[in-house]
Amino acid sequence: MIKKISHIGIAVKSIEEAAKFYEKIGLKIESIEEVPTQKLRVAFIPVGEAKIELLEPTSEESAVAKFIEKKGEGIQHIAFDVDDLSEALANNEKEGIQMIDKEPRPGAGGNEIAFLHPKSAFGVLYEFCKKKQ
Ligand code: CMX
Repeated sequence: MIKKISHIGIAVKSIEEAAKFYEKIGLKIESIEEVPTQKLRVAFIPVGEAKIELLEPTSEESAVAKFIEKKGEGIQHIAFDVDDLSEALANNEKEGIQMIDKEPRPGAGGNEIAFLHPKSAFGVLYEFCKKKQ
């Protein structure tokens, strides 16, 4: 059901500041977009089949702003690509996993996303992601 790691979300205070580091190690941003539903600016950096997703909060109420305040910049989530998001979520619920989203919600790139609670996943915030067709 899970196809591969889609991306790794990295919380940063500034995409432009973080981009300088990624350029030094030979990686380049391919796109930047606003995701108002998540109160974020997001930059994607391709790395082979997967991507690094830089997450810059645009509001203090953003989940990423709270993360940076508590833990500092760093890995905020890991995302899996799935073919059928509704089926994956139904399976997770059946397995008794604590879910932040029981229904898909819109994410960056027009994708549909849903999160599991880190308390239920050994301290990791996992995102399930269905790529836009
Ligand atoms: N990874 C691992 N653990 C995390 C975490 C993260 N990203 N964020 C919070 N936690 C832990 C906290 O450390 C805390 O643990 P303790 O109780 O042991 O201290 C626990 O989870 C609860 O944290 P909290 O601070 O009380 O709760 P928050 O209000 O910060 O909410 C979470 C945490 C995960 C529910 C919230 O961030 C959320 O709903 N996230 C989903 C949305 C999101 O992250 N969007 C950004 C990416 C969007 C995109 O990719 O498009």
